[in-house]
Amino acid sequence: MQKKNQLILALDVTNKAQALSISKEVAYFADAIKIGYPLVLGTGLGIIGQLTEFAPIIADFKVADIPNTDRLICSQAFEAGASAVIVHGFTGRDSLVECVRTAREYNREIFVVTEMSHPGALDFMQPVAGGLARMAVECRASGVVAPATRPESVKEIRRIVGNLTIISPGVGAQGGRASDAIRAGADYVIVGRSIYGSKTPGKEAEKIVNEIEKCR
Ligand code: 3DU
Repeated sequence: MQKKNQLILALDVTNKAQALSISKEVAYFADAIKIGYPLVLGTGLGIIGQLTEFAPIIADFKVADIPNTDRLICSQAFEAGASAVIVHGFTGRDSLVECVRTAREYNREIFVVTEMSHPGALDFMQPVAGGLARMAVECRASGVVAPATRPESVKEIRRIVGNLTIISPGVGAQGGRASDAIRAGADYVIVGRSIYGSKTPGKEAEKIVNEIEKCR
């Protein structure tokens, strides 16, 4: 993934034709497209290969299992063409090590979830986010996922992860602002509904890119 516009499109639609047309419209503005269960369960894993025509694909499978199962899941995503896989860290070091090892085999990347962006993240995740971020560094993940809804948390996670990549969801529909997340230290913001739910997804993406440009 090449850092250009610092925008990642979260493509949580479930229909193939819609996924392709939105990708075509937004590709110029997005450095990557993040897909997850909604799109893959709706259309099949082959959608990853089809979308690589537009941008590098991040598979947000929030992998959270024993090391062997994690390895099988990550391999499937990489075989399908994903450039990166998002995994959970709370399952522990051995699971994360196996994900990173698998990514290395394919010369691809792993991003580790730290604190999530929704209100429920305060119940369990926020207190352990620092530990998850430290483990991501120690296990040599490529980067972490940190909440645009809480720029102060992004700042703290940046302090812990040094020069690892931070990708940050929660902009728009969840209330966060792209400029706040970038100023707090995020490398990329992840935006879903405010782009794919718009009648003019390309224009929405352009607006966010312009906002980010202003705070560089
Ligand atoms: O709220 P949006 O529609 O902009 O989508 C955000 C995307 O990022 C969506 O795919 C969601 O599953 C993902 N995500 C979070 O929202 C929060 C996290 O902590 C991690 C991933």
